[in-house]
Amino acid sequence: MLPMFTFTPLKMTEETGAHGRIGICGAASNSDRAPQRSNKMTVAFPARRKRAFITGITGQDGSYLAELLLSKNYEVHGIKRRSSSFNTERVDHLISDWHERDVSFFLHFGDLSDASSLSKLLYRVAPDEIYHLGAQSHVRVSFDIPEYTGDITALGTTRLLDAIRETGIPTRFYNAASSEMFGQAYECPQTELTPFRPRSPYGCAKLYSYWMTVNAREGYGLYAVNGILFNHESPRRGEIFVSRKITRAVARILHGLQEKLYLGNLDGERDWGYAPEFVEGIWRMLQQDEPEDFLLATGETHSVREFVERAFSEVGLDWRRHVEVDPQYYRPTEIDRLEGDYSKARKKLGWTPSTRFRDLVKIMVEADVQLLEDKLSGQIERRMAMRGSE
Ligand code: NAP
Ligand code: F7E
Repeated sequence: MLPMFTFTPLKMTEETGAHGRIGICGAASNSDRAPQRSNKMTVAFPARRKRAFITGITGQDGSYLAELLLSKNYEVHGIKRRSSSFNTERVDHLISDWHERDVSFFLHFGDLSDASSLSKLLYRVAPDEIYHLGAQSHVRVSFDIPEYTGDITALGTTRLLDAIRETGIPTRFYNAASSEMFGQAYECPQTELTPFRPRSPYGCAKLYSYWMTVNAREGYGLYAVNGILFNHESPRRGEIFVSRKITRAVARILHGLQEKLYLGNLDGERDWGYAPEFVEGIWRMLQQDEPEDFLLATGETHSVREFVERAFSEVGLDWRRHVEVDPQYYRPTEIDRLEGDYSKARKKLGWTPSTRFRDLVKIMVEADVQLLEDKLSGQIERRMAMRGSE
């Protein structure tokens, strides 16, 4: 089925950041614009595919969510930040040549610090659903750059919500809130009703973002929801989060490329789930008749030390010989324990995580060992070279 209005992809030049099959930028011309609409209006569009807009599409969750939505026949649009080097590794496999027909995946340059670009993009794309996942998402880093974290992680949400109101597009909005908002939690396990007590600039920024989303729902009648997600990991996890830092090190130590792994606090306990299952929960939140906030977790908590033990033993290594504590990775304020109660999501969304802690560690270790072996055998370079010649 043809989309309601078509996109004219930007010409592939070095200026657009495109290389080979990468860097699809669907910039609509004026005549392609969606009509101005109010949030309350029911619009008589001809039946068409659903259109989604994802911030943070180049991140762990954004890439899995894009895959999920494409599998459900959505047209998927996302923003990527302008960068001097390529930064679309997690979604490269979704990008097709813009000369092809029926392209369903579009990347646009945009930044959460830039309100006018967000507004223009929303107006042009007119998405049915917006998944706001973009953020400065690293807790330790947020202590070093608190103002920037506030600008992107907190005010970025305000800019998007404002853009929705300004453009008047009828849309549903998902905000990526976080268990970090519970901080040194008042109760265990935490539910949607547990009071917040953040312990980091990141947690504070997410709390602001959370309340802006609630206020947009209550004040302006927007379909806007928060997903309060606990830690979720995968082979696509950023390399400086502890799970991936550990599994990458295990692979390198196994192959003799590294001897030691330096970590911070090993006693922190987290409720660790598997990212592909969490993005399914995110999608379900926007399919409800009424907008409501939901918490996603596994209900199972383990310490960083247990993660380390399991990861090393997966390949027959003794972690005590390789892991050392370096206080530079400590945080000024740490969260001792997080454990989520996802009963509401189970009852109302029918969502239940199935990958347990042990399986998660195994999946990640195996993926990192495979990735390193592919690199060592030259397969990855060969694949990249092939792509460059297309
Ligand atoms: P991630 O891998 O760190 O991805 C963050 C994304 O945000 C990346 O695509 C990044 O782009 C983008 N971004 C950063 N600054 C931006 C800016 N100024 N303008 C536009 N985009 C920007 O995070 P994730 O693990 O997928 O998490 C997704 C969301 O859920 C985040 O908001 C995170 O805070 C939240 N969350 C995550 C977890 C978890 O355990 N994973 C739990 C609760 C909540 P680049 O690729 O260019 O850096
Ligand atoms: O730390 C400890 C660290 O950075 C987990 C983000 O996705 O989940 C994530 O935030 C634990 C903490 O994740 C190192 O002190 C020890 O106790 O992997 P992390 P996080 O801080 O829980 C929440 C829900 C989000 O919303 C965030 O966006 O591990 N730890 N040693 C270490 N952590 C790191 N990064 N590096 C270490 O060397």
